[in-house]
Amino acid sequence: MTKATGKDIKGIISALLVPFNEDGSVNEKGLRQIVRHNIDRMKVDGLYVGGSTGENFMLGKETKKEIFDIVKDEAKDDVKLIAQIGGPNVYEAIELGQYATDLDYDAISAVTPFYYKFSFEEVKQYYKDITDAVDNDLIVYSIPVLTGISMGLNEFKELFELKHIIGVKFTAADFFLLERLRKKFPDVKIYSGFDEMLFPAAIYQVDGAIGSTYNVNGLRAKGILEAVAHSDLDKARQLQNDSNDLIEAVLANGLYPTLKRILQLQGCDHGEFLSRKPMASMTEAQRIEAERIFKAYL
Ligand code: MN9
Repeated sequence: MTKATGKDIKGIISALLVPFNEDGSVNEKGLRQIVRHNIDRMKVDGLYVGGSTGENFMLGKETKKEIFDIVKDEAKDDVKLIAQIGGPNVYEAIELGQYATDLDYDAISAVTPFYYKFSFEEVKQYYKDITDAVDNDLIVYSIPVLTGISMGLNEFKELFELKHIIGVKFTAADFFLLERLRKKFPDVKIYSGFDEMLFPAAIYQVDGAIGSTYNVNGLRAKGILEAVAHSDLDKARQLQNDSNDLIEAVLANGLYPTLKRILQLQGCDHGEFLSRKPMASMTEAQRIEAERIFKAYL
């Protein structure tokens, strides 16, 4: 199966964090700073916009479009841009997919539909509806721990046969399945979704990785990919160990609020960096711990 695309999306791709104001609106200047920080200082290869990390599933359609607009306007063509447009509302997914494609996003991505326990036939029809309607490459976003939708080799194969589907963002700890996917679909793009497992995923020759912690730890992550490419496994393992000291502490303190506080400490300092309700923003104790984490692990 050949999945030729002129747009070779690879390397370290940040799942973009979005700062919100007290009233739930997007902090536009802060978001622009985060985009520049990722490109100029973390040296990432791409941005994944509208994912779990962007708190996307708590947002309305117009806010999702606004974020796609701001990010494209700020990033221009500096790095690859992927728009996550999926969710249980397939009509909205199609509209957002067309919107991001008109904005010249390099690819779209769609999470498996969630909440209702959809059958695989329903999941497949959802991808067919999107890829029939939107003329852009599509990356399947598989994250069973949050969606409850777990797919095996045969199911992935059926999805990869649909037009426009070029790959998968694989957010699972199943390295047997990852190895089988890589072996059986050498031309499909596989992006590792758990940052804490980047090193073993790189050993299995993923094309890249999409994750939240790259917003603050992108340089180390790039180092892991480079070291594996040069077969310097000791160095790659060491960089993963250092990254995981950071990730472990960040997860224990509250993932997105802690990453946003670290971004502020790294110089993205405009306005409020709150989470979108009903997700809680930080307590004072979490804020102090975030500052300790920044000093200790970055
Ligand atoms: O997109 C991210 N998943 C979620 C991937 O945030 C649910 C990951 O980057 C994780 O945040 C990260 C920490 O567990 O690996």
